[in-house]
Amino acid sequence: MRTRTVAEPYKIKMVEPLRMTTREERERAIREAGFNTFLLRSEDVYIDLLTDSGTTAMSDAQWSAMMRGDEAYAGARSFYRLEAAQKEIYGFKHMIPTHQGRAAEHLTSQIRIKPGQYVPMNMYFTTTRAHVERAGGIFYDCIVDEAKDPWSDFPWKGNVDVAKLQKLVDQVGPESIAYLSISPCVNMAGGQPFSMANLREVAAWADRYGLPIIFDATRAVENAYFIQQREEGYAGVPVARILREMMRLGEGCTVSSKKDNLVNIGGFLATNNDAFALKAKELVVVFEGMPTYGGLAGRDLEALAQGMREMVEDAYIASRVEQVAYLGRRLSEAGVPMVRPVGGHAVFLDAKRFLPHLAQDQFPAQTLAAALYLDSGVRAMERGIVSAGRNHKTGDHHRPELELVRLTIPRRVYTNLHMDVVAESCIELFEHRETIKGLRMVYEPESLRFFQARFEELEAVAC
Ligand code: PLI
Repeated sequence: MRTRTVAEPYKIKMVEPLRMTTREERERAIREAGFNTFLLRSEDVYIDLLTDSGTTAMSDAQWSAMMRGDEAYAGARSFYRLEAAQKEIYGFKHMIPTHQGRAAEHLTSQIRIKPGQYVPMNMYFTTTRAHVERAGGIFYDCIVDEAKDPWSDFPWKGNVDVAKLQKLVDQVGPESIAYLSISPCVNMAGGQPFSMANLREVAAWADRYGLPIIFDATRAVENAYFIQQREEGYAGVPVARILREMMRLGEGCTVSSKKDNLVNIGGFLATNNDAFALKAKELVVVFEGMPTYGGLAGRDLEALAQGMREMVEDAYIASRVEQVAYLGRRLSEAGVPMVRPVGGHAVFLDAKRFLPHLAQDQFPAQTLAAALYLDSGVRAMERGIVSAGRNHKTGDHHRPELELVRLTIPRRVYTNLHMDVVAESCIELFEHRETIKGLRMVYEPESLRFFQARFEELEAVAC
């Protein structure tokens, strides 16, 4: 039987015009931005693939739910509706909203880490690691080795390597570990999922040592979709059920609601641990606001509750992940080097192989992101040596194995014709790759430097 096209399970009700720019305009813009795509003005961007964070198109149901927002300072009806949605969808006993994900990470790190304790993670994420380190914790990488090899087709590159966990426990003892921070669809590995089998194995191992799992469940639904598609025994199982099964294996989670949850702002901390929830409610008041709004307006809580329900609709999540796969197929058919298999939220170009003539200290991924913008007005993001930051002790760069450019697809925003424009630009750049020159960093903030660092062209420096 012929396969039939499956279109997006929604139609477009409102549009936002895009501005196309000339090459001269883009040259001026990227220079002014210090060759950092984070510093571009969005009006100078044609197709914005900087991030899938907070860039979602909300549904008519979400917009109308916002009208019901209860803006009471305390005990708002909107909070209780959101709490009910969280319990139904993620299944945790307590929920504390925050203004975005990193605020939930802040609370978790401050409460759960004693200085000098380790926090194993299946690869670091920038804000998560920053909060762990600010609390005196030590990040420990326990992702499988396949995750560091862009060419490996291993379908579960987000898996935890239990042998690495065991090695840490053997060396430092379980009391030196605060908790396991496990991330579905690992962002820095290319949006790569873990399998349910691996998660069960990790949970059983953690149980033996009394170590809790606190998920960074930011992209858990995308991971659940991969489990449905790839893992034996899950074909046809609704993603909503798979998500609940995953979450049952943890003690709690932090979430940036700006991704899976289909809203433009928000986050939360959820847990079954009464003492942790109590402490988090004490601390959230200091940093975010009352525990029933956590830095959000009542209308934001309403949009989030509705977004949570929409994110687990099977037709939606299939269309979302398959659009990312479509862009990946177009690039891979043209031989453009990228992380394989394609992840859940983005296609990651392999800048080391795209620009093999540049050393890592010449910032190949930063260079490629700037070149892509110059070519077509497409904005992408560096995920390599700049994002990895510096070792606080030695002052040297962390040098991650992966030097990537992330083409991140916002949810329900662009069509596949936009994906074609992106693919054509990447393919053309690849054909002329040897003409692309490296960069040198001329300004660097102390933490999370990738957001605001500035660069100059190497050639411009030489002359
Ligand atoms: O941007 P926040 O503070 O809502 O969330 C921080 C955050 C936590 N975990 C993970 C896995 C993330 O991807 C994340 C934020 N990611 C951004 C902004 C991104 O562009 O990927």
